Amino acid sequence: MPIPSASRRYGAVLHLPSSGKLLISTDLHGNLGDLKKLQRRYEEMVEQNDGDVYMLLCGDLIHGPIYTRKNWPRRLGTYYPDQSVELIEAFIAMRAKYPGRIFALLGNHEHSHLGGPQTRKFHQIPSETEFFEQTAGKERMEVFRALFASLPILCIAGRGLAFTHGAPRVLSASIDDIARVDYFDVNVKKINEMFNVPILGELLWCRQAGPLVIRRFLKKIEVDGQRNGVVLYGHDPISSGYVVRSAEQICFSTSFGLKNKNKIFVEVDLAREFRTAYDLRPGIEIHHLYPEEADEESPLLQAAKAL
Ligand SMILES: [Mn+2]
Repeated sequence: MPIPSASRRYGAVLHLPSSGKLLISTDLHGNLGDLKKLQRRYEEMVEQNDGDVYMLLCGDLIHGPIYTRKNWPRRLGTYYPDQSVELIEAFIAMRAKYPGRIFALLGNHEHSHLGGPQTRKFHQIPSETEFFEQTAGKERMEVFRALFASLPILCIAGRGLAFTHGAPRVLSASIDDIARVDYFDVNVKKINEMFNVPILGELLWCRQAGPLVIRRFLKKIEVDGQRNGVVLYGHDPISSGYVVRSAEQICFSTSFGLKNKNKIFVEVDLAREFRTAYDLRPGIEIHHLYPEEADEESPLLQAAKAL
């Protein structure tokens, strides 16, 4: 008998238990090859842990660059073709295969399909949002929009971990406010006005948050008296893979904007306690997505070797 999922939902908040394993990634932006790499790791973990494994993508699954291999700008890291539509279909198939185990947070790019501001990073006219909707077509878009609207915006997991898409610069919202947030209730269309929108702007768009703001946020989102030690988030590409910005926050990048050799994912034992960002250890919790392409002196490889 497979071990049943012990995940719970409180509105827009996802809660994962203090048992089992969790594989975390972020910002795939239509990179289907990177999702497949994560899927293979997930399946290995399922084999090793009697199926008691969860997967969390921290938002921005969709919207990739449209450059050809020839015109690909170096700043975008390793070339890949945008396969956003195929990636969402692969995500839906994976959820069907592993019920109650596969999750994604809402990112600002998914939110653009629910009325949030649209980005024009790679497509001037139309926007990435319009381009994706044209590619998906009307019928598929109905399914995708319902999926995006169902995604949580915050995940609290195990003993001390929280996950968001952007840096959680949450100034006054409580966990109940976050649980009840209405994704469609956004009248702001300009990105620079979004930063001051409570919850949606704070969790989907912010790139920076001070230690005191994050500490207060972690305190407010405690569930069942479990202390939260560290929040992990993406949104802002970190070319080296990840950065510990302060004792309570890690910004990391699995895919978008990086060279393969710098891409990272995180894998945790949900029964283990995480009191600070430094409890996430290079080579044990923090891993290369492409270890075969990583520099030999990489601290992640060195640490894994020293075990
Ligand atoms: Mn983002």
